[in-house]
Amino acid sequence: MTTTDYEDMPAISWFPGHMLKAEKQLADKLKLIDLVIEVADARAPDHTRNYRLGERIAHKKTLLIINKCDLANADITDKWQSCFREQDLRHVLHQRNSRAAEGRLRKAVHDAVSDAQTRLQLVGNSAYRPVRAMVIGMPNVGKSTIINKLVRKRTAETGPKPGVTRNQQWVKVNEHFELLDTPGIMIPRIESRESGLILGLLAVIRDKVLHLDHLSGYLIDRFEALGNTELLTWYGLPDFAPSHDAFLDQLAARRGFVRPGKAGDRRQACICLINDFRKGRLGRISFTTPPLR
Ligand SMILES: Nc1nc2c(ncn2[C@@H]2O[C@H](COP(=O)(O)OP(=O)(O)OP(=O)(O)O)[C@@H](O)[C@H]2O)c(=O)[nH]1
Ligand SMILES: [Mg+2]
Repeated sequence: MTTTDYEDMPAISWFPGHMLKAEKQLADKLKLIDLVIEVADARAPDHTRNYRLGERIAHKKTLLIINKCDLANADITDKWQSCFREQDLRHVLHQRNSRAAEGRLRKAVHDAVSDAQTRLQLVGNSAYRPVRAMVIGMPNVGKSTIINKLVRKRTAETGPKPGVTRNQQWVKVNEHFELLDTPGIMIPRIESRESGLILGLLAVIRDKVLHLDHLSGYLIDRFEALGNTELLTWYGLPDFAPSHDAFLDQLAARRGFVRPGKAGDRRQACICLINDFRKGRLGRISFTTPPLR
């Protein structure tokens, strides 16, 4: 199958009017925070981080959580980990439903809290106070899942802090560490057409701004380019077919998305493919690898 030049596709319109406002609100909240816990998706950690915010949080202690590792290619995740190590970026790999990952997460957060506490003392805060942390990240990367895991159970003992709106509360995780109970949502930035497709497939941006056939075409291309045949196995298909349409026709036939007397329903095939991918049924796949040094 020939791959598509994604930069030739029509532009994705994704210019939420509230973008700057939301960024400013997040920046204001971050003023109260000692420790930033940033969550990114392991399948494309570079596209699911917001580098613009980087400058604002450069002086804060930061812990990057590479989440959904169960859905990413393990070898590529290793490469990302080496890359973050080289950058001296504090990070931890995580996936839900894994005790080992939960243990790693807790230890990484504990260490980051200790460091932030040391820093608090160093900058001359004489009275001891707990470290204030906030989980931030793009939509759907797993922020709430992480918060719930860290908090375990909502404690009643919460209290408002200056500058925090009514519906936000600080949850005392332990005597050294408080967490803002609502996450900071970073607005995705689409740097390229390909980035838009990746963020669309990862459900970071909404489907309505994307074309289903572009999303599914990109997905098929990535599986084929990586030599990943799990998708073929899942649908019981022999090969990737010479074109996206031919592939979708095969899939439609296989799944019975065919109306009597008509060709296969490609739209339904696209939806099926994208849903199965999002549910993790097509196996592990990573969309990006770290730049070679
Ligand atoms: N497979 C897998 N799914 C995960 C993981 N973490 C979270 N999810 C799922 O991803 C979806 C989004 O998780 P949330 O925790 O709601 O993500 P969020 O960042 O709070 O999303 P928004 O509130 O919409 O911004 C949910 O369906 C979770 O069950 C993970 O490690 N692996
Ligand atoms: Mg959430």
